[in-house]
Amino acid sequence: MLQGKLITLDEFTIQETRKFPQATGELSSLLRDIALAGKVINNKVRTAGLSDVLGKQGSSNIQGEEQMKLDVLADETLIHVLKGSTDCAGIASEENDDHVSYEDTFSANSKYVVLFDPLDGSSNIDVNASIGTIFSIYRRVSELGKPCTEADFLQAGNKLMAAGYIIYGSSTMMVYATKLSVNGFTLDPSIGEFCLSHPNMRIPENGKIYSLNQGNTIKYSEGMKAYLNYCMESNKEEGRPYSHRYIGSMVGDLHRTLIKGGIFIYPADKSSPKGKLRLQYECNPMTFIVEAAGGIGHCGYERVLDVQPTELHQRVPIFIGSKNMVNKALEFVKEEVAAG
Ligand code: P6P
Repeated sequence: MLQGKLITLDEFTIQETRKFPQATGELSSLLRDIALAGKVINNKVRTAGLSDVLGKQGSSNIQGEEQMKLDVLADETLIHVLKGSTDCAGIASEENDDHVSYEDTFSANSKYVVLFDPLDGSSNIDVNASIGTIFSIYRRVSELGKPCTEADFLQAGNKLMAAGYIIYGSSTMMVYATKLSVNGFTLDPSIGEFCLSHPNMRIPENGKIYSLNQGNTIKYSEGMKAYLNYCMESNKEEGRPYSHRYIGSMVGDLHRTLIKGGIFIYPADKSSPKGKLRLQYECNPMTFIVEAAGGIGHCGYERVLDVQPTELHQRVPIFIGSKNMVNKALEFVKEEVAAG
């Protein structure tokens, strides 16, 4: 509620389009389609305990991860809604081996493609912790009128047109970024609309929360272990000690980081030498959002958004969050990264 007036996502995206006379409104329309898919998934998540959608699907994805029933439902929902969109040429999903090119005329002439992690953090579904949908929107590089190609989905994050997430938490929110700003919308169930609740989101330059899976410490590099010790020391001079928070759902951990400040790390370690999180489905979109809000996303050896993808499901290490905290963490790992 801003100045007593509800601004829905539809109204907001239309207002944003009007700021650019040359804008066609296709990107705004695509964002509204994604929001629609989010509402459908939200409904399934919110009533999961009452219908037979909890638990495992009995299959694994290309990542070798056991799929939850809701993973598959969310994936199918997004594929179906975006196939019906007039502004999406095709999709790539963390849950699917290859990209999907929509063959109808409308889609083939659309200028955008969408990548998504349909339900990130799905291992938390059965314990009712926050989970989320993460999406990325790129302008296609392949020829309009023809099916989209893999090259459309292997673009670096610095080519993103927009990225966002829908978090199914204590409330359901959609947060998305364009190069200009980051805005958050809270779903009002009474009218079924996402309404502007967090305009022009900015991440604090500092924070007091570090977020990583401390159970992996034994597998960390010496630099990472040194940084973890730095976080755990009590040092009043620097306004510490830090607190440790870890949900095990990137959307939940990063939404908190965006709001409160802090740092989220999933580094390379002995069992995940390239990191665990997926560049195209998790790291690029979340970094695009955090950097649009004034933060940093880094792999330790390169800015996340500058990494040139070579395969759809590649993984990278990630240090992401408040600018000063990420830069401090990178000081501890840059020598070993330089050593390669
Ligand atoms: P771990 C969820 O499976 C996910 O992809 C991210 O959402 C989350 O941050 C991470 O993996 C959790 O991984 O190894 O700590 O369980």
